[in-house]
Amino acid sequence: MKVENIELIHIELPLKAPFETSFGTSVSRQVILVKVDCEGVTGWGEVSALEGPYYNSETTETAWYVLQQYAIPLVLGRTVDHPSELFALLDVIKGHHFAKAGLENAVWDAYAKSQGLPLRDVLGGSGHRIGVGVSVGIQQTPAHLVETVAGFLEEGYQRIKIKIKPGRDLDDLRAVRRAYPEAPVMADANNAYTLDNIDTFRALDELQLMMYEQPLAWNDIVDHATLQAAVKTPICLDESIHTVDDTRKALALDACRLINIKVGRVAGLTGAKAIHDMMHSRNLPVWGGGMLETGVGRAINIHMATLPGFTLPGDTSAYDRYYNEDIVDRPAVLDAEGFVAVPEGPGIGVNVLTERVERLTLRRYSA
Ligand code: OSB
Ligand code: MG
Repeated sequence: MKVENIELIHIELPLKAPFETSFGTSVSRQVILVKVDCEGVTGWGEVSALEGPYYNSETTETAWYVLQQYAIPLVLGRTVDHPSELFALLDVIKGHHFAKAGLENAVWDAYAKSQGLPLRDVLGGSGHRIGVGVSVGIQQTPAHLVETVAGFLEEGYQRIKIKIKPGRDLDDLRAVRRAYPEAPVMADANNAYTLDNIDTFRALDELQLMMYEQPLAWNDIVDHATLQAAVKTPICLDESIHTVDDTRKALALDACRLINIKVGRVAGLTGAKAIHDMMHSRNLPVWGGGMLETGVGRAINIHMATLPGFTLPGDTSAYDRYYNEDIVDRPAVLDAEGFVAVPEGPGIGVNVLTERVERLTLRRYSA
């Protein structure tokens, strides 16, 4: 399969409501759509780096630059037998995983379409729907939080993830536990704490949360092992797992018992699958994270979550949790039992609404 044309489309969509984490608040979402043409089939990917370098070091702008200057020239005009070859081709570029993922995943979509198969099938997944939870940003007060959680539970979400930061942790989570003693609830700190805060996590242990996501530094594995040894609740790593090798090291140190897999953070579906395979071979669960993706990235996340090790509900919520209107024809919706359907049909299974994308476009690049 020859990669004949590559197009980048930088778009911006308003979020329905501001999304606050320990590192800041988003009011709209900018992503780069990557469109590849390969011998008569078109594949789509999405670069889901945040606008600013606050989740990790990448931004929309760094991804645009690295794709244009370095990644696209390595891939354009190449013939590949399988999309996983892009992982090796792009490996000479250090880091910039979100940028690479947009390009690699577009080729995965094109490849699946060339085979006439859903992306799920070429990845090795199965099933027609995936269980989903929701990630709830920091709210004005614990009372507002309980109200927000109530709404999502009512809608049917299978698991509630609550963003925390120092000063907005125990009271918030205690309020949720008081209202919902049995609900599947977890906390995501987005690296806002240090080992000086071990007592906070010991106190949180009493609330029987499913897991603590990335409590400590974005680039740490060692301190997480110290924290894991000091608390009962399992630790789930997000920010600090970039590769299968990071996974091996984290497991060797017992720094985590679960991993939130985000295709962007791990450079694309090849990296995601490798991390999944390692965790699954050790009977450790993974689940599908998100970066507030639009319908393209969301569809990719949904197909990935059909792999057998994705045993817990992920953050791949329905589109209407984020946006008033999505950019694809069959956006993800929540069914009555808290599942989202895997879009059937070749590739990612959704079609990009080009007129809508046009309206949201900030800039384009073609190579
Ligand atoms: O830490 O998982 C995170 C959103 C942006 C950046 C980081 C994170 C998140 C989320 C939301 O938690 C996930 C989603 O609903 O897409
Ligand atoms: Mg997280």
